[in-house]
Amino acid sequence: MTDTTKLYLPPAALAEKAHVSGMAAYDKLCAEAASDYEGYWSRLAREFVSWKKPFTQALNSSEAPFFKWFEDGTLNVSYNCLDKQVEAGLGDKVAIIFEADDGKVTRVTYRELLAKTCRMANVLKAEGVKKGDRVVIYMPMSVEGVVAMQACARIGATHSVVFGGFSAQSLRDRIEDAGAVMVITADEQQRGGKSLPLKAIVDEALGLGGCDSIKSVIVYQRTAGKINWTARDKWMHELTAAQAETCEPEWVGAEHPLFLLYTSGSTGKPKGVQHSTGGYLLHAALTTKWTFDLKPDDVFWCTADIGWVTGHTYIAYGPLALGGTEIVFEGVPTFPDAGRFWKMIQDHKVTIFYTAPTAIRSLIKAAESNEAVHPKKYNLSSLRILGSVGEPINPAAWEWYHQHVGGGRCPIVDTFWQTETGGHVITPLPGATPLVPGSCTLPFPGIMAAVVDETGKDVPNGQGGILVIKKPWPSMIRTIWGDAPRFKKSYYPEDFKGQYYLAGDGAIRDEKTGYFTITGRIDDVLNVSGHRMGTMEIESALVSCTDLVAEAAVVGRPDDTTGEAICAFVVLKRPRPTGDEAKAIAKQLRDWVGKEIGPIAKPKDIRFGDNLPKTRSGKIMRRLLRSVAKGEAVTQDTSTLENPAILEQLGQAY
Ligand code: 6R9
Repeated sequence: MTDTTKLYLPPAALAEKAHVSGMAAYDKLCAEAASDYEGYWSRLAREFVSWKKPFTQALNSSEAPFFKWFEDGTLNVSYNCLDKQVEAGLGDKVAIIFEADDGKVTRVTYRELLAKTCRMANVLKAEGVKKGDRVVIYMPMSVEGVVAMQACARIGATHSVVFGGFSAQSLRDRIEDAGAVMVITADEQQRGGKSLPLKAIVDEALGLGGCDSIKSVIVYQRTAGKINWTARDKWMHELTAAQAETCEPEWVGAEHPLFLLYTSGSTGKPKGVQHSTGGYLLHAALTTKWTFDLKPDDVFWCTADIGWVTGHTYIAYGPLALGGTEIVFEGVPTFPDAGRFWKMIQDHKVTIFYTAPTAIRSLIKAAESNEAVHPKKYNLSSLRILGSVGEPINPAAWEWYHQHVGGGRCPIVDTFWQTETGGHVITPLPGATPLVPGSCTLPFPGIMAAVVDETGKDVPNGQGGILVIKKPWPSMIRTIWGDAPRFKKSYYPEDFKGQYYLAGDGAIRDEKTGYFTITGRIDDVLNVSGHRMGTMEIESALVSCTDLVAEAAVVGRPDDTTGEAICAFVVLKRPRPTGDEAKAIAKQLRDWVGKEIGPIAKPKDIRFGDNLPKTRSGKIMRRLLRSVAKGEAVTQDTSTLENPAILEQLGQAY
């Protein structure tokens, strides 16, 4: 339960000038949405989005839960992010301040970003990419990565960005599922002073088979490191140089799929979350403006990667749709040292800083052991608003962030949302909401979030339950690519009579304030360093190592830095190893999972047993495994356990 006695009020000067100023303004917006839901969203959709053809109807629920918003309107996202700003006289304004891993800084104006996007859009067309085709983007953090996304949007191609840390196998699976016609990649990426392969992984992925839909691979030259070259590969700089820097946007319907983004669910196979054009853009722009209070002079920095949804909404689209200036950072928070973030805030006079609790926790550790990288050694006085995303932020980390990074004066917006929600759904507004460390506070105006029981009935405040959203909203997931039944089953299950969007998280509302605190996933999804991982996905990867592994079960356990850590229980096809042999096999299995999914999925703990604890009916006792993983005394009833002796074996982690 959150401690509501400790309220942090918005600083008066900030509140006074904020886009949403004071709780009365917040309440007024909520009341407007409550009394005329569609009217509220229509008003904002007209205000925040430039339409080629205006929509006449806000919401179409005739095929619920496949909701449609602003369906008969047409628009173009890239027009809204780029041309619109240039036409408004912001052509010379810096859109992106790019800082490379090695510290080199490049500034790109709106006019330049538009020209780059048009050139790239012309390249896509020249390569035969058509409206509705899927393009996989496997790129480092770069201006070119954002340009690739904007260029797809410009011609109506649907992008699917795959995080650069995913393995060849994961990349292959996504290419195949999306039926992509092109991959846009780079020769290598530069992180923490090291060059890491990208193109080589694309080659490997395409070599695994199932990717016959791919016609070309476009390669951005980042490091000029040595790579293999095949007939289907083309250099981005050669192709763009040959193209014009203007390109008429493709006006698409509001429901046209802007992008797919694969994310983990309860079952083994990642799902392609499909987003719309109109509703998504509206919420990207609206939340950037209200949650971050973005103003023309702000320097906004979201540290996420474009491979995750946060990098889509709050790097590639939201800030640009408002004509903001933003940082795009290639490197890692700990290179050349753990003061990198603070130095960049100081150098670029960042005013709004948005990062993940995992990063904060690891930088706290670093600052506590090395004064030189403590934020107090830097001038962070430009900051006015801080944000947190991806996982619950523990109150101690919140307090440190508030005091040492924000100098005690910057509100922290703890934004709860998901790949599926498209943008913030529960979050404080910095000039309005009194803050409570550890709570994401209240729904964004117009989002009908609630806490219910298993039957869909509201639970009273103070009692935990299941987080739902009672009404469809413009930026919600439209479907799972190629699997509409799975969409329905995952998000609109029959238990809730198909009425409410099921987030997959548990939540509790404070008795007095009604503030929400997220209590964590209620399905088999782990959150490791803010990255979503399905336990089943990791189990499948382990058991696919058929030479070694007979059986595996994966659970999460709390971790001070990464939030949750992955703990794998493994039964081998050979006698249970101990000592150095166990260590060596554990390393082999971690590398295997790294290859199957990506390094982020490597289990932290691996525990070997002669078998797994099962009930007599053969069910793996996951609750018990969670206790073992935590190092807790097992208090559960173990009488139904087939072989109680193995609990002792599993006590040892490698
Ligand atoms: C944006 C993003 C979504 C899951 C979500 C929840 C967790 C995200 C949170 C949070 C507590 C917050 N989550 N933000 N939990 N407080 N402020 O992270 O999307 O990668 O799809 O993850 O992350 O468990 O269900 P995604």
